[in-house]
Amino acid sequence: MSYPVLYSFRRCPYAMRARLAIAASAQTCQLREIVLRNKPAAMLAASPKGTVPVLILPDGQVIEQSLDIMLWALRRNDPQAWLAPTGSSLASMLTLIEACETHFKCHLDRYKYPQRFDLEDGLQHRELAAEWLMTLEQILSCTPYLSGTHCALADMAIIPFVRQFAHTDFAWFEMQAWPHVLRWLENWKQSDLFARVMNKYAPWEEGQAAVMFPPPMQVAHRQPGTAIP
Ligand SMILES: N[C@@H](CCC(=O)N[C@@H](CS)C(=O)NCC(=O)O)C(=O)O
Repeated sequence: MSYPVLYSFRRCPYAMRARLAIAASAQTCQLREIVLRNKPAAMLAASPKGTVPVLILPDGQVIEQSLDIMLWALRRNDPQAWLAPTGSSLASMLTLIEACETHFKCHLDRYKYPQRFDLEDGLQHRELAAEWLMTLEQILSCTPYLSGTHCALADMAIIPFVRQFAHTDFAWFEMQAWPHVLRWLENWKQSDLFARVMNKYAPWEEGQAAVMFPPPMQVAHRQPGTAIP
């Protein structure tokens, strides 16, 4: 039996959200961890644009956008109803995700890597990103998750980017007036699902034995309170 192949990079927020949906929907894949500066030829042959994640299905179809991988997985199996939120709709979730990918991500990149954009520092972009995070704070002050009473697509498509923003300067982040964002982020970081998608893998090499993903529960198990770097 052949399985889809997922090219992934552990710390990439796009790859992270693809792995979250694949794990939540219990779709078994062969995971190929990559190093961004040394992308495998097999990955580039399938997806010349050269970003991760990339999912290659057994029939040869290539899915090369993280959100499309999430939707592919959840449309096959959605046991936690990520596509059917209680307080919103799929269309509204996609609108919020779009704002994260364009507006928030733009400021996140300039805050985290100002030198890449010829900026002296990224503080102005931290402020602009923080304004958008305050809109999430308002939502999360009314409902436990971004789209209602249970965790859904919008939460899992957005939260890896918020984690990256938070960990750029966590001491600053946790001092800000967004207790609900903090609670939402911390709960996710303590979740079994997060632990399952953050296992470390050696970079894939042509010809090696397949590494199956998601890992069995006990492999990803960790002591409560243990931080995942
Ligand atoms: N729109 C793409 C963006 C993916 C993306 O930009 N991934 C980054 C890593 S976080 C990447 O692969 N960059 C290529 C590189 O740095 O060479 C998606 O949603 O999958």
